[in-house]
Amino acid sequence: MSGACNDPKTFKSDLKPIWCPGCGDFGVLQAVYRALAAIGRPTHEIAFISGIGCSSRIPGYTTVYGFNTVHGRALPIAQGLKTANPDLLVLVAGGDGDGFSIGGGHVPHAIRRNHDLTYIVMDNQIYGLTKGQLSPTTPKGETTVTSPYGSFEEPVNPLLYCLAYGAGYVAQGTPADLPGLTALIEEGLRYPGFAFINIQSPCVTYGDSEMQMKEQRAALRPLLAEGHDGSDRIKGMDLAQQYGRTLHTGVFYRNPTPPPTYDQLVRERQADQGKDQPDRRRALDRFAVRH
Ligand SMILES: Cc1ncc(C[n+]2csc(CCOP(=O)(O)OP(=O)(O)O)c2C)c(N)n1
Ligand code: SF4
Ligand SMILES: [Mg+2]
Repeated sequence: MSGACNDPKTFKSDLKPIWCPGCGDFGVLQAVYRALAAIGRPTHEIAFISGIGCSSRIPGYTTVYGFNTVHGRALPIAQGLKTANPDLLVLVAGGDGDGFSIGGGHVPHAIRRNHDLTYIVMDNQIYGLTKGQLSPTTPKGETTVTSPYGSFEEPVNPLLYCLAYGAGYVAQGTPADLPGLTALIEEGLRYPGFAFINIQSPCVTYGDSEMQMKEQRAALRPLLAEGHDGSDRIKGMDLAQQYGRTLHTGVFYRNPTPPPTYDQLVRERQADQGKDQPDRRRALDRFAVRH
């Protein structure tokens, strides 16, 4: 590794992104570089885990440890990694399909365990990589290659989903507001516990024309400007109900008194048990073959 840890360029790999020109994920990548630089930890202390999808290519474009895993399985792998090495800063990424259809069953468990992970979902309301099928966040009535007559299905609300399961930090951003998105990712990384950031990242090839960068810029409704400070979970849930109708950005909820994380509890239990345990080498002696 070379370069200062507070320089965004330090986190940029030599791999050139193969996203379509104009894809929102380029902006998300810039926000990740800047947020990691603001945190200032060296690359070997950071791991970036993703699932499968256009968005899930993101770790490869950074210089931190990366694993582009299996569709819908970023969170289980990230939890295993964090448990094995709690000192790592672990960032998790994926798409709306990755996180809320095939991987949707993992989200509540990662939240209730309260691993100290930051999960960013590039929500473009479509399956981008596989060429434009309906995703769990596609709005009702939307025409896609798998809903030629308009979708009949109610979309999943990722914000309410994570708030309902008790995530301690829930926010929404967009690359249409890069400084705002950078601040949210940085804050998520600093939050001691499970942090979720839904990112309205436009798919320029298959996405809805109303959710492109220019349209988003015109529709932005920052939560702070609405007087929402993020400490009230119920008010956050109330605002989150407008997902898909109003483009709120900012923090819906930040637990003012974060409970202990899974990793902290594991360390406490290990320290507690270690007190009365025989020396590990002597414990292994019990299994040694004696002649
Ligand atoms: C087990 C499995 N099922 C299906 C696929 C095919 N597949 C790859 S990516 C993807 C959806 C991608 O959509 P999303 O997660 O929203 O990411 P995006 O490409 O939009 O960023 C699908 C269905 C796969 N790779 N593995
Ligand atoms: S298909 Fe959509 S999500 Fe995938 S790279 Fe192209 S613009 Fe981005
Ligand atoms: Mg998608």
